[in-house]
Amino acid sequence: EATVEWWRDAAIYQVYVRSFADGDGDGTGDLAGVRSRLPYLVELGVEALWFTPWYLSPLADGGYDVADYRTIDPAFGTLAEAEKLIAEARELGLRTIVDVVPNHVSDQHVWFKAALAAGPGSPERELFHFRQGRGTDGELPPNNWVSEFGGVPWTRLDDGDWYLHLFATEQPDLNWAHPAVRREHEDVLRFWFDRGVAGVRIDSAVLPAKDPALPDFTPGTDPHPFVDRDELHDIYRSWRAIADEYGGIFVGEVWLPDAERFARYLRPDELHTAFNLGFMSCPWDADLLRASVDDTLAEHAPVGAPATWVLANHDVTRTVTRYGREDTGFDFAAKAFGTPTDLELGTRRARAAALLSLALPGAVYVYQGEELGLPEADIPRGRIEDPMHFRSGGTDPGRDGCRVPLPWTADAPYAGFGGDTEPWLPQPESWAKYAADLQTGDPDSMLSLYRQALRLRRTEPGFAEVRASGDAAEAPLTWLPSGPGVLSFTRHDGLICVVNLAGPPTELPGHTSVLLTSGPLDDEGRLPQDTAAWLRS
Ligand code: TEU
Repeated sequence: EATVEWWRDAAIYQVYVRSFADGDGDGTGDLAGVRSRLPYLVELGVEALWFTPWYLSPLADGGYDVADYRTIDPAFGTLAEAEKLIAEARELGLRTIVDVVPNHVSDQHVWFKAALAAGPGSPERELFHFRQGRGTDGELPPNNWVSEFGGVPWTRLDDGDWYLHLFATEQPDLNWAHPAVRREHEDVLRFWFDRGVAGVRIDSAVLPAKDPALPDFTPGTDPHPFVDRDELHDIYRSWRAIADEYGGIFVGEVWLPDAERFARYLRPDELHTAFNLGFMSCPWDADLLRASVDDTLAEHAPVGAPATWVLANHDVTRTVTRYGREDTGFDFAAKAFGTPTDLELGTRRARAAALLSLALPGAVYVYQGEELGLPEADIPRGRIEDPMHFRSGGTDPGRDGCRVPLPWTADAPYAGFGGDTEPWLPQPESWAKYAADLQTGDPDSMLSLYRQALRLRRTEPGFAEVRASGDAAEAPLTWLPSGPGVLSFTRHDGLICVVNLAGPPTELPGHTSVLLTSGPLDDEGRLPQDTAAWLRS
């Protein structure tokens, strides 16, 4: 097992710690909660866990505002507990991936506090991007950039200096031209690799480097003043050298529409993998999904990196809600309050999409709660915590609707999230019916579907062949002829996946046995619309 490059085809489960399971009953998920649910994750059949940031943080952006990388937030536990969790998980066959956020730190990070105290022109401020404003009194922001969360990405201090934050005010951007910034992050990587983690997710991986002049952005200019700059590749090469010492891997959050620029991050001496976020904005349409698969495989092939498949994460609308909307998912980021959705339809499609994503060659990510078929929750305005909501002037509900604490036990307070304290985000009334304990006993539940699919992924020869060879040069998938609105492909002749997105009930290929379907076949054994099947040939 040790020689297999596990990350090339792993199923990786994303744990949003704050909302996964509450071990101490205070309404916030924690490491004790995760440890108590490791058997569930083993039973689910995933091979690795990616933990969203669990470090000391004021949680102004759900932990993506890190105050100290070497301390676990006390709301979640202790460093000793994290070490125990990493070791216990590994014993059970689950590797750990931690999240690092190079673009920015929390405004409560010791570096930023020192920079504030030291004042304008100080060396402490050189670790960040402090500038004078424009206008007669410096009352205008230093440039015309726009925050990733909307609005002006600059905040002015009482001493007159402005500081740059591409995200929330509480997330000052680091100056990656400064050697201390590079050194510190390399130390942080070692710190976590030394604690036995198998991989690192890199947050906002295309943003950390900036044009030192911080010029105005003019659309169409290349290089862009803060996206996808060449300096990044040098940084990630040095990170790769560190990871290689440990046999660790990276998965980059590389948000880039251009396939060629995307693939540059996956060169053999850079990141092992990057999130392919294409499915999250792809409508439920056979031609578009097929094009998305083909484009993804084509952009990965030349660099020999495995593709990744992601239906959902902590930043986008839940799959069953997205697929139940008229626009079937185009607008995953621009959310609106009360967008109508047909959950029954969305659930059928999400089940089929799960089989599709789990059948494709490469690594696959499952965001917590997707395996329960959770819908996006409507969070009452007064309870929303996501800074995106506030920065939109309250028009955008933000991302909390996909971050609601999980239901574990139908017949327990707060659907068994952990204790008698109300969870940090309110759970919808419907939550208990999605509880893991109910779904465990129901062979037709979403959870049962995921468990079966993940088991087959590990045991079926159609998948196993790839696991053994790990050969990137071999044709990863072959499309089979199919009617309009239907996708059909085979991998290594062993496994066939058919997805009927929009066609009439379709005959399954002959001389095959059905391994798993996402929903019932019709009376004539045909695959109905919004249904997928796995077959062995
Ligand atoms: O997200 C990066 C990012 O580009 C976001 O702006 C994303 O486009 C948006 O959330 C889509 O709705 C990462 C993390 O995944 C996110 O949770 C953090 O808020 C962000 O970085 C800042 O660290």
